[in-house]
Amino acid sequence: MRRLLACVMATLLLLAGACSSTTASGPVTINVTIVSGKVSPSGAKYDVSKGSTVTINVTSDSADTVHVHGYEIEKDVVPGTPLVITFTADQTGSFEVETHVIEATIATLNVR
Ligand SMILES: [Cu+2]
Repeated sequence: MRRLLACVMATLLLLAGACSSTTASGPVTINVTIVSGKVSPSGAKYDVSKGSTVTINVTSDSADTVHVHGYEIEKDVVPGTPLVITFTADQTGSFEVETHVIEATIATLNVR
């Protein structure tokens, strides 16, 4: 019985791990940090269901600009002040989220 439980737990953990970078449906939250010129995540891919709410939380130690391509959302990041960008993914396609000062691609949103 204990072994079965351990096996089920391991399977659940595996599934959670496999799904951590993409979301099949529902809201998507991306937590972004910019520290010493390094952006995290970097080049992450997210599957987003059309109509879902996307929230991008950004904290940075330097001034920057975050740009969501396609949706044409561009916001200034003030060092030490968390920035929250929220929008509804109502257009399908592939959209990059970038920082413009460091010029890094944070993530690509695949909306379908
Ligand atoms: Cu851009």
